[in-house]
Amino acid sequence: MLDLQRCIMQAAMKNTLSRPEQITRRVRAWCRELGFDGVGFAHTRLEKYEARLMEWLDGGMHGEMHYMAAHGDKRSRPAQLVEGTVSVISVRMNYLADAADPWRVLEQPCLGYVSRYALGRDYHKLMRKRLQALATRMERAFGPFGYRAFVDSAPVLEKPLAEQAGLGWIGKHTNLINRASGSWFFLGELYTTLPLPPSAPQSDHCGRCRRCIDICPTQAIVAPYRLDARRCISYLTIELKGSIPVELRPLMGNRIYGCDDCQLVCPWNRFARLSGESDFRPRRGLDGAALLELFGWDERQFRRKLAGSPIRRIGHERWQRNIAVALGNNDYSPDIAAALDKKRDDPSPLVREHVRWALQEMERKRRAPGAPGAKRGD
Ligand code: B12
Ligand code: SF4
Repeated sequence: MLDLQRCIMQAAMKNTLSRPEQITRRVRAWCRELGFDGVGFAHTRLEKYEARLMEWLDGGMHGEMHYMAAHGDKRSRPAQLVEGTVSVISVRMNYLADAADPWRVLEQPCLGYVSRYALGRDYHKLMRKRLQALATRMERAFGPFGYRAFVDSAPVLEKPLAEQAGLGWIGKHTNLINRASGSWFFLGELYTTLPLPPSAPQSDHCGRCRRCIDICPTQAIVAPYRLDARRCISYLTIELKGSIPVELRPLMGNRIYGCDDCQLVCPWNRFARLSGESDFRPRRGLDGAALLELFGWDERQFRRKLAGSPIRRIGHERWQRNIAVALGNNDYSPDIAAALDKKRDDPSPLVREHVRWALQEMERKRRAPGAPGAKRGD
């Protein structure tokens, strides 16, 4: 009898607790406990963004990122990626860490600039594990439901979903900005079969500002809200597998992995908060390491020193390609010329070609130290 009563009580509790507003309230509390800095709820209608995605792809702006054009409509139609999805729980996590001043690193051509998001441990696994922990808590409290967790790992339109979920607005530089925290954060999602009430989206607060468009070293933001990835230094140093277009190399300065200029100038990042995650703290002095030291790492050292870092993904060959370009953007220096010369006959054609370009740059600047371009090219 007692058991029956308890059963009835539990069922009644589950019923009340499972009301959508109550689910969202508890999910918010769990997300805070799990270390997310924001959470919101989105429906899955992304028609407006789908049309823009298609325009971007038709313009070839994704370059060699063929995965952006694959998967049919799955990227813009969540239910086609995971059957039965009706709501998306969108989360964000700050990654800005206490690190060397980025402008000072950018001003010193002999140092390598690594984008803020890649200074510490890779975020993918960390965030996915926490999304899984959230789903487990939800299942325990509300009973079984369908879900899948994503962090930059599948055909998902993360920024549009986060925008719909009220986590911020997509700025003219195309990153998501939150009014209270700026844009230095990662995004992740839980696709769910639970019908949850959508959050209210934030409005656009870029106004007449265009600082990101003007500062971009390669002029990759070809119009407000439109980024031509083929020109973006993030694409050139991380995604592009082959040769970096020669005309863009001098514009890259000392940026060897990703680029942050559009976020560094954004006034909303005055409100950015430091991440509470110790995993995102800079490792191996990557927030201001000397190019020559990084160039000296052989493949084993590269793999060992960058274990757990997102940088490892590009491999030693592209790492050297990027550093060679940055070295070539320095004023003439016998030390740099000597380090490059050692790799003039590198077995990798990709590295060889970029090293030879950098050596030519050194030679040009040695002969005419006062000539245009003899100073740093950024
Ligand atoms: C492909 C990709 C890239 C490419 C292309 C970037 C891009 N803008 O698309 C490259 C390699 C260049 C890149 C660079 C970076 N990336 Co990236 N990238 C992605 C990825 C995998 C897909 C993005 C995408 O869907 N692009 C498609 C195009 C069409 O989207 P879009 O340019 O944003 O255009 C949309 C809007 O701008 C809008 N729109 C378009 N036109 C117009 C016109 C008007 C008038 C309006 C109002 C709107 C509008 O609709 C479009 C369709 O949704 C996502 C992860 C994911 N799965 O979503 C991460 C992601 C966007 N990247 C991220 C990061 C951190 C970066 C870098 C900061 C890394 C770095 N420091 O180097 C840079 C930022 C460069 C920049 N200014 O965008 C984060 C962004 C977090 C945030 N706060 O927004 C994401 C979400 C990864 C994550 N899980 O955290 N990235
Ligand atoms: S720099 Fe200005 S225009 Fe660019 S995203 Fe920030 S507020 Fe918007």
